Amino acid sequence: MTTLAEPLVHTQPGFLDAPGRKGLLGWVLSTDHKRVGILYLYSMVAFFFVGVALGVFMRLEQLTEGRTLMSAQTYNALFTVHGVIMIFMFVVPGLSAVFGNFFLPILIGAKDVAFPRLNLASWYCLVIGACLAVLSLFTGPGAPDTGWTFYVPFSMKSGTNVSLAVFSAVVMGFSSILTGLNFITTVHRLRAPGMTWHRMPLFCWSLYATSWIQILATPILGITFILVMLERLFGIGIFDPAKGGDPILYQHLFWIYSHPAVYIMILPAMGAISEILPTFARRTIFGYRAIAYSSLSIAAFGSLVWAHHMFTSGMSAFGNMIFSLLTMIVAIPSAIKVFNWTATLYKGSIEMSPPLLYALTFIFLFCIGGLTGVMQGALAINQHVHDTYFIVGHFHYVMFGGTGFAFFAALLYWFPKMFGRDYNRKVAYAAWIPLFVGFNLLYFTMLILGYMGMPRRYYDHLPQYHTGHLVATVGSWILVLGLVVLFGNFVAALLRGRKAEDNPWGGVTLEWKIPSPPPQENFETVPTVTGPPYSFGKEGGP
Ligand code: HEM
Ligand SMILES: [Cu+2]
Repeated sequence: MTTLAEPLVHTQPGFLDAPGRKGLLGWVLSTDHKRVGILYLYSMVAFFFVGVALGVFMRLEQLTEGRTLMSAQTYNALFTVHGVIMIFMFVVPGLSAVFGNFFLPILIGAKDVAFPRLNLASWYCLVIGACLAVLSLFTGPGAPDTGWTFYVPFSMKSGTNVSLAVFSAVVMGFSSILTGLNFITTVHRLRAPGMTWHRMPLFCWSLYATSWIQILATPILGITFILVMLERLFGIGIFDPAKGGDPILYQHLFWIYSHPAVYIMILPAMGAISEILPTFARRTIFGYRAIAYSSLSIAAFGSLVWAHHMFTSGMSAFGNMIFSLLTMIVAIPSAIKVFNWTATLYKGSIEMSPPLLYALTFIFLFCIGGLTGVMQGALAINQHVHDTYFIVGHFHYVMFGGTGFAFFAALLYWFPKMFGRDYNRKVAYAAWIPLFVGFNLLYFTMLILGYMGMPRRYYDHLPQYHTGHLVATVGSWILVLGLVVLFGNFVAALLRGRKAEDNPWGGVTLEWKIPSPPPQENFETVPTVTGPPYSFGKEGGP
């Protein structure tokens, strides 16, 4: 366990009752990392539910053949906005913005992040960017219809409000860059005495690896989107073959960010899972260093595989082969994590709890996502499934089944600590059933539909796909039911939940040694760390 030289003293009230500005201003002007984390939580959950609603509307359109509710153009706008919201406003900030902000300083024994004001500024970037994205729907020539990938040449020619939409993504990108900068400095400079690199909880390692991708890759996307704007406004010609430009260049620039971005989404999720499993298996994590370094190697090798999104774009056969090989290689560090998690559970004394159930579900769904990804890495299969519902199924397994479920697991794990309130555990179990059933009905069916040839981003379907679409749409209703129960439970807990204990799960890392909710500055005395993070009882630890 994170052992300390001296026990901690607590006299101060929790940060929610700390003196200072009250009311809304006490939140939107606060530089306390915990409040910033909660600001992110509220805004991202709100965006998430808007995105879910758009997803459900798309599924309704596919309920019958031909036009059901909307025109093809409206459908195009829906999948574009759904994608933009879910990617840039939910999974990219993801666990890092919410739980990273709240827990990174606590886990390493610090009072706050290195640059608290910059931290608040990051939240403003996200929210201002989100407002611009919303504005792009109702102003100018109409809602953008290019898909969240904004591929040229269509995004150059589309008569819709593409310029404002890409600009909104640039603004949100700053949120990501500033958070990354802050976390890297925090990990380097603010670790408590005795908190060596190899005593850091694995969540911190994953945030550290993620931060490097955030600061190195995000500017590329920003520049690419600005080029699209310049192309639309001034016709500079960089992507336009008529002027000597190259549309394929856009795809390279886009995926040089957007493939590493999938690791921005998934690494903190994997980090949270690595916190949850030892707590409920009551034993140290298996392969601490392997998990820590696999995060770094995912960040490094993940930057070399971007063109696996472009196998059908006319690259040379040799180029295709290299990117296919690299893609297979980058699956290895992810597999290392999954094997280590399984080995952690093996011979553990497992205590079932809502966070563990959702964490195990993460592993299961993420494996389906990851393995369908390896399938697509194989050149022959890729030709067949490119731009079909197979892709849509695959990335929902990774982003929703992976990051989304890890987000739920992390919220179930840390909620009592963050708010000092308990949610109803039975309801959390009950919500899992519709979530799991609905999720697989919706997205596994998409995998099958895609394999049968159903193309993505179509508002209509041929008769042979009808049964599949029907099943998927019904699945989306069951899934939403689960989401409503899950989050309704949290809302009920906030309003009238019982007071939570300081350490409801018997966790051993630093956040469980301070009160729930934590006091304003986390630690009244500076903790001095003397041991590794996860040793339970007599075990040696990493
Ligand atoms: C109840 C929840 C959800 C439903 C019903 C849903 C449904 C859909 C549907 C029907 C499509 C479009 C398929 C097509 O015509 O090509 C889609 C696309 C997409 N979804 Fe979801 N989805 C949900 C949640 C999520 C989540 C949680 C994420 C990410 C974390 C996500 C990310 C995306 C992305 C990135 C696209 C691609 C948009 C594009 O093609 O530009 N979705 N979703
Ligand atoms: Cu990729």
